[in-house]
Amino acid sequence: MIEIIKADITTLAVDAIVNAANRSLLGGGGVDGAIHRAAGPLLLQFCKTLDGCRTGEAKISPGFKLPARRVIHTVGPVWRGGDHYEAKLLRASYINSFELALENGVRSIAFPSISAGVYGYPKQAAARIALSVMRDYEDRFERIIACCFSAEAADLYRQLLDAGR
Ligand code: AR6
Repeated sequence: MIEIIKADITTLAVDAIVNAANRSLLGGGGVDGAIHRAAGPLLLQFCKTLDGCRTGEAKISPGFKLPARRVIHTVGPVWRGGDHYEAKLLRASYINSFELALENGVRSIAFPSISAGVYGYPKQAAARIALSVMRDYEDRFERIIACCFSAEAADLYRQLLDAGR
């Protein structure tokens, strides 16, 4: 089932939360900064061993002090106008996160809106891609949560989800 909620993703007690990271995997601002702050310094220590992550790919770590058991770190594309494979790469971020989740026995997973913050991906287009991949994986998970940080984002996701059903 796909659930749309407005929440801080660091508070969710799920099998895995997804981090919208950068290629270094060594922390940053936005949701990445929030996840590292809430997980504690052992997360950074662990991420140093992961050797970074290419755009569109995903890596996994424990959740350390987070209520979530794992963190799946993925790197979405930086929006550069739309002609630089951004849609394909954003789709790949969701697909590779889901595949890594399945390999690790994850049954409940929460996503922020990857690339829709600092990386500048247009919010509606980003949400459409998120929901389209979520629908493809819906049957393989108990819970798929689209975790929105604002009421506006949650409304946008709800409208798109309803329109697509
Ligand atoms: N819980 C849920 N969603 C959040 C939270 C939170 N605690 N904080 C922010 N968001 P962004 P990106 C939303 O910028 O665009 C970092 O510096 C936010 O409102 O975090 O993929 C990384 O290190 C937005 O909708 O990620 C990279 O350098 C969404 O999460 C870069 O930013 C994603 O915004 C990645 O940029």
